[in-house]
Amino acid sequence: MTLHDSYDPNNIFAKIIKGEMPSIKVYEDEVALAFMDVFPQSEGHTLVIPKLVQARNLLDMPSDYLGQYMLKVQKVTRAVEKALTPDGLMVSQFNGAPAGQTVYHLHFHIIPRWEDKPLGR
Ligand code: DGP
Repeated sequence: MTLHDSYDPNNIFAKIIKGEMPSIKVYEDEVALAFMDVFPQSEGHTLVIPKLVQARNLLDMPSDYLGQYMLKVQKVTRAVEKALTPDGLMVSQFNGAPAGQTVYHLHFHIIPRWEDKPLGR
């Protein structure tokens, strides 16, 4: 799939929203859902996805929805920080296969980091 293909309503994260795929949910409201990444790069690696719109990535996201979604990304990041007390947190998001995107429903990675622990799966 390329950056310019249209949204696939059967992508994995759409199925997770619909309850058709299992996930370990850590936060959910009408705007966003947060769940644990199945291939964690560190302890507590969490994904936050929007529920109100079908956007493949940040480039597709209608600006009307972006603010409320980003507030949820911040809220979950703060919760992960409070729960795990890492030394730092990476918050990342990829647009298109060449950039590393593999699932085409917008998501932000929240990746806790510790000074003495390298990233790894
Ligand atoms: P990205 O490369 O930014 O598109 O990241 C997609 C992430 O989604 C990747 O870290 C692995 C994760 N992932 C893929 N399939 C599943 C799944 O079925 N369940 C969960 N929880 N995470 C998944």
